[in-house]
Amino acid sequence: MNKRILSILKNADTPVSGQTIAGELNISRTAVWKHIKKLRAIGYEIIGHPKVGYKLAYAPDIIVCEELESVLSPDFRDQVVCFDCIESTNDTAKEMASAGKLHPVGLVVAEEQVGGRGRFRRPWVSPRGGIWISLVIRPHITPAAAGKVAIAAAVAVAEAIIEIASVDAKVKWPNDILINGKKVCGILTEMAGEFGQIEYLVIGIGINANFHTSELSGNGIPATTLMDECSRPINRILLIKEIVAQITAGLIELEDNYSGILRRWKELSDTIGRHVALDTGGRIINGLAVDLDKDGRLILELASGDRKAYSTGEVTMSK
Ligand code: BT5
Repeated sequence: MNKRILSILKNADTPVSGQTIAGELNISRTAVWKHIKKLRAIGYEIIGHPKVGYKLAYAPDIIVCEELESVLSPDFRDQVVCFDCIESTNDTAKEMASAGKLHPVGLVVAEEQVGGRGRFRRPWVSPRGGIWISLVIRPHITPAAAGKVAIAAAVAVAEAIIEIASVDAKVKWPNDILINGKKVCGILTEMAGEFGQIEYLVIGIGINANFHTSELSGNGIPATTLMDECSRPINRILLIKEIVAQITAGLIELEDNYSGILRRWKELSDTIGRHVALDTGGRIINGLAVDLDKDGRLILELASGDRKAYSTGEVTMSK
């Protein structure tokens, strides 16, 4: 209902009376007033009162769940859940998906995370203004093929960021998105399943969107935000819509054109062709990153001339 009232106010040049809104939505004027009160409480500046009419003076940068759901494909109807503040969207998505919810797909969104996670349970700083989302999908693939989904997701998110924010985003192995060498996004793909069959995959995406890099710098993180790169806030709903659309398209493309996805990953790559130091959990391997294999492993050419594939680790550019 809040979304429908907002849509009436957003489309009106002049104040709209409580009676008109009540008539259009087939609710009482008291109900309209209560919804206006709720919208004001979450930051919408609505001037006026029932008799002279209401006018939207300021819309805060808030992800309204119904608004987001309305721009996604019909599969997402009633499958988008938004939180103001939670521990981790990936944890909530896994709990819900394990309980049979978020079916056939679903999206968990938070304005803020206080227990956001990266790989190896590293903390992911997630202040307000960011995009902290977890997409639940149930593809008919084996666990071994999950790596391909992660590759397709990285390509999809990078292309969505390029499209919506008009920035030169690059992919860093395995799953970071960088702008000018600084991390703007991290992706954490987790799966559940048994007997060689995936039950569901959770693709957790964290994008530093509408806040300043200074909110992260206290953590000593060499990162950037879309707002700092573009010198303006971006439309988060539009970006989430584009990400979900691109990932959905990527999942279909995976089946018959995986080589096309791999090629795009390489074109977007900030890693291939560079000398890197790969930290595999204590052991540092230096080499030239020459390729990505079909399972998403990074191929390094070592000083000996040998080529080796690595499936996990932390890459830093050495030259
Ligand atoms: C990642 O891990 O890059 C995956 C991050 C995934 C976060 C999303 S948010 C929605 C969903 N819910 C979750 O709980 N997680 C997912 P990794 O490659 O391990 O990188 C983690 C490292 O990035 C940390 O050790 C920090 O050094 C750095 N870092 C933490 N917060 C950051 C931020 N906001 N921006 C850039 N770097 C950050």
